This record gives sequence, C-alpha cells and structure tokens, in this order.
Amino acid sequence: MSVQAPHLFPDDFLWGAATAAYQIEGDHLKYGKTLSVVEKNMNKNYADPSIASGHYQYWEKDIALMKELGLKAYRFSISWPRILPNGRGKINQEGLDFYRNLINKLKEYEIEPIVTIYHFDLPQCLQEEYGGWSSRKVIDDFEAYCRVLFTYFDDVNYWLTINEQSNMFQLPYLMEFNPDIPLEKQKYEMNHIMTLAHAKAIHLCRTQLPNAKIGPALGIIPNYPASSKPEDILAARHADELRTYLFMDLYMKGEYRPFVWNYLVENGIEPTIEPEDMACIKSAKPDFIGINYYQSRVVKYIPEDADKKELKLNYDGKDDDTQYDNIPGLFEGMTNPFTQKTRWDWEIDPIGFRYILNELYDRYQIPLMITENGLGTLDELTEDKQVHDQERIDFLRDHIRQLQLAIKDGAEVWGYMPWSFIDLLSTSSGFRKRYGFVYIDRDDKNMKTLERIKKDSFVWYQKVIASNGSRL
Ligand code: BGP
Repeated sequence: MSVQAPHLFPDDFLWGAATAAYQIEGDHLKYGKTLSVVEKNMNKNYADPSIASGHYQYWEKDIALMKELGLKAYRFSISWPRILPNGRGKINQEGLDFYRNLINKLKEYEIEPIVTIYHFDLPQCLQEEYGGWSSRKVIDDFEAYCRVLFTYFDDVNYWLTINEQSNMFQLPYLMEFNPDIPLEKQKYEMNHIMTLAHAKAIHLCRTQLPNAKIGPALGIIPNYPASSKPEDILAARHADELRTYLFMDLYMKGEYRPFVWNYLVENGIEPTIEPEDMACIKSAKPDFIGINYYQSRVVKYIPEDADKKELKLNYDGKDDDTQYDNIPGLFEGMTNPFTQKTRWDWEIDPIGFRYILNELYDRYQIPLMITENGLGTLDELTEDKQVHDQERIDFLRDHIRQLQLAIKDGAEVWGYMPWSFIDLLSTSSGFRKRYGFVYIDRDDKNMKTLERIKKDSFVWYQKVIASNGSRL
C-alpha cells in the first residue's frame, strides 16, 4: 500500500511573526508600569527601553502593517510589571487596556494572538523583595499574574508560559544572582522553581481556559560532535542532555533525566525538591512546545583537568571573538568549519532546523510551534528609504524549506513566528542588530523619526504567506 505523506504546509498553518514587550514597547516607566529585571540590566550603551521601537505609541500602525503583511498569527509578550506594577496585588488598568485593545484589533484583523506570559521581564520589585526566581514565593506571584491574564484575556487561544528557560544558564543579563551562593547551585534551584511556576500556569489554564492551548517556548541549539571520535559523540549527547533534554523531559515527562540528575548530585548542585513538586510538574503536560531556533553548535570532548571557560558572546558584531563555554570532563563548544556565520558569530544552519524538529518530534510526539527564527544583522536604509535585506530573505527561505521537509518527515508543526515583526532592541546587542520585516528609523544613539519602513523581506514574506509557503 502506498501512503501519500503530507508535506505542504497545512491550510490552517499559522504564518506569523514574533516580538517581546520590553524589546518593542518603550514607555517602560510610564502609564503605571514599573521596571523589570531585564530592563534594569540592559547595557547602558544601547538604546534604552524607554522608547525601544515606540510600539506603545504606534501599536495601531504596527497592527495595520501586520494586516498588510497577511499575518495569520502574532506572537507578543505581556509585560508583568505593566499589569502588576508591584509584582502582585493592585492591577494597572492602563496596562490591561493596552493589551485588551491590541488583542481586539488583532482579532478584528483575524490575526491569532499568541501570548507569551513571561519573556525575561520579572518585576524588579520582586527581585528586591525576595530574590526573584531564587525564592519559591515567586511561584504564587506568577500564578496570581497568570490568573489576571486568563481572566481578562480569556479569548486568547494560544499561550506560552516561559520564554527560553534554558537561557538563564547562558546569558547573565537575563537574571540576577546572589553573589553569596555558588552560581551553578543557584541556577539549578531557579530552574526548578521556574519549572514549578510553568506547571502552575498550565494547571490554572486548564481550569480557567479549558479550550486554550498552552506550552513553553524553549531556545534550542542542537549540538553536533566535532568528529566521529566516540568521545566527541558522547560529548554532543551530554551537551544536549544538559542544554536541551533537561528542560524537555521536565516539561514533557515531569522527570529529571538520570544523567542530568547524577551530574547535579556529583557536583553538589542539585535543586531542593519538595514532596509534591514532581507530581505537580508531571501532571502539567503542555499542548505544544514552542521552539526558538537560530543556530546549531559543535562540541568536542575535553578532559576533567582542562581549564573552565565561560561563554563570551560577540556583542558588537564586529570581531569574530566568541568564546564558547565548557564543562571540563564533558564538552566544550567550538566553531563549525562547515557553516556560515552571522556577523555576531551565530552559526547559520537551516539543516540543523530540520534535524532538531525531527529529533524533538520523535522523542516527545507533541505538536511544535516555531516561536522564533531569524537573522540579526545590520540593515542599511537607502536614500530613497528602502532596505534591501536579501541576506534575511535567504536565511528565512532556507529555514522555511527545511521546516517544510521536517513536516514531510512527519513532524507536526502548527506555525512559524519569525523573529521579529519590527526591528527591536536586541537584548544582547541593542538596536544595531536588526531582525525585523519592518525597519524602525532609529539607532542606539538617536531617536530619529521612529518611522516604520517595509524592508524587501516584508514584500517577500507577504508572498510566502499568500501562497501558504509554496512561493519561496
Ligand atoms: C531569543 C530571545 C529574544 C531575542 C532573540 C535574539 O533568545 O527570546 O528575546 O532577543 O533571542 O537574540 P538577541 O536579541 O540577543 O540577538
């Protein structure tokens, strides 16, 4: 019997685009909003979040552009300190109204809102009060914040609990740590607490919005072995265990993987687990997993007595100066001689996209949604106000092709939300590193006009959506 494998994008495929609150809204200390941790830690040489992309003022213009682009879905995040300026308790009506109007307008234009509950922006007041994610107190506050969202935005069908939980292990500016407690120990404690908060959000959603779909958004970097040396093959597996499957197994199976748990115990960095924790996590199975995919990585084995290296990113996009981190005795990251890199040294690897989608779908058999994928680069505005971002078109086209192949391979994928809809404040590199389909006329130093200018990629993506992915 011959079986026809479906390999084109399904008719209801959610062609979208993504952003996050602190990276686009601006007005970060106005209209009742208070400071978040990620805003406080933003590099002072970058554009600050008081303006960002000016979306709080220009949101209607932005949604009109989404309609023109033909978006079927829009992923954005709600800012916790805009809804609850004290982290809990009194609700900021202006904040609620802002997101209510946004959602109403999206619905009017038949654009499906995909809402991220937490995208790195913990209210700073909770950090100061009890150490933020290091304290179990945050779980109740997060749950109360979710209750507000599920109550006032009960017409939202898709929710993302926490964005890139894995990144707090890599990117120091996303979190604050207590200098008196060993860093690694703290990270795994926080990870456990965050997983519980994520689980509580799912349980609450099941009660309040039984028809909604909810899941986490995880930043995924597949690890390739540097060679066919058995030690390197195992090193890549170990990197995947600690950087990807730790989180995936917690979300999907409610378990710590034995390799990971042994590693934590042997190093005295295992989190504190209270009696009901694992049952709570296990019973909170997501409906789908959001995947943020930008790059792959190569790792090699390094012996136990090697020097410890921390990850140092190339922040300015000028020099090839990324330093990959390691865990002596397990693995060390290195550059891939077979892939191109972005200016910021991120490996460009569309095939890795197909590979990891297959890998995740095979392991977990859960629908996937691409919640981020995109190219951060310099974009030049020409004298006649155009942006010829062919590099971005090539990047996205190559990734969409591989996405299509992954679907053909059998992965169930609900949608594709490239990062980002408009240019925004890159957390690691400010406004110089642009991702959008829409150029925002500003740079790190000058506010300029904040005019919205459609890039070539806008026109290209419009055709992709209109043809349901058949015209790439
Ligand atoms: C992801 C984040 C986004 C966005 C993106 C690009 O990790 O979820 O918020 O920032 O990466 O990263 P960057 O801004 O550092 O270039």
